[in-house]
Amino acid sequence: MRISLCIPMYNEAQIIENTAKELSAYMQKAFPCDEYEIIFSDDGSTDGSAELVKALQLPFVKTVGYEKNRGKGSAVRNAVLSSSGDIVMFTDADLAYGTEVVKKMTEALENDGEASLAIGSRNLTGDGYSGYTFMRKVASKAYIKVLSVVGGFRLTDSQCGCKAYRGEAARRIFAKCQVDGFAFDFETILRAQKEKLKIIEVPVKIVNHRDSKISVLRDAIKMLSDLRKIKKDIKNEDK
Ligand SMILES: Nc1nc2c(ncn2[C@@H]2O[C@H](COP(=O)(O)OP(=O)(O)OP(=O)(O)O)[C@@H](O)[C@H]2O)c(=O)[nH]1
Ligand SMILES: [Mg+2]
Repeated sequence: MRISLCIPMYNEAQIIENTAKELSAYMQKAFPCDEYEIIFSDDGSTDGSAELVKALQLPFVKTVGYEKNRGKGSAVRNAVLSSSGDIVMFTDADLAYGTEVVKKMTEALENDGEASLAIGSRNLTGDGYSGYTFMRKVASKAYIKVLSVVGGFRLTDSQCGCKAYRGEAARRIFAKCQVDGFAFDFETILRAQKEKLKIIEVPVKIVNHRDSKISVLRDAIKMLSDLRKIKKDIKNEDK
């Protein structure tokens, strides 16, 4: 079983060398060495993030990217489409959910023979959001509520930064995805549901906190307009 671990990054120069070293050490310990690849996906960083990763020359680590910033969805898609693993997982560059989550999520997927997608959820235990600022917690929960009312979302967390897919399903779904911004998670879930793939939820919690780069108002407006676009796109494809 080969794991492709995808890390989207946008201007993460301050932390990315530590992240790369920590992940590389963890993956070597957790999986046999020819059984994984780590793909750093540069989303048009202007602070040399990609060069920092490349300079480390870590084994089984590759970097993909492009010049201009497009958004997290685009960076994750670029990594997924260049992956070759039987299981493809992505998580955030700041390792917000820690490293153990890689084993936890990929094992959950492997152990459920029928599931194609395992999504992390911060809403399955009482402490998933511990350490969040009040506003970020409210914004996150409000967005999930909007998705359930407007988008028919029936799972407990759409925005969690870690998800693991069967490789084939990941590459098939992401090849169809259009959304470049943070709403891409919802698009992939809708497409998986349309294909009637089995989705399981895995409880996760934030273990590393840093100051948020999210602007609650700006990003919420963008995500709502993307939401309308996703629904329209998927509907039009049926015609
Ligand atoms: N903010 C931002 N992050 C990006 C972008 N492209 C890729 N990323 C990566 O996406 C991951 C999540 O970014 P964060 O800014 O932590 O966003 P978040 O985790 O949804 O929100 P927070 O709760 O504020 O941490 C990180 O690995 C970023 O480097 C982008 O255009 N903007
Ligand atoms: Mg974050």
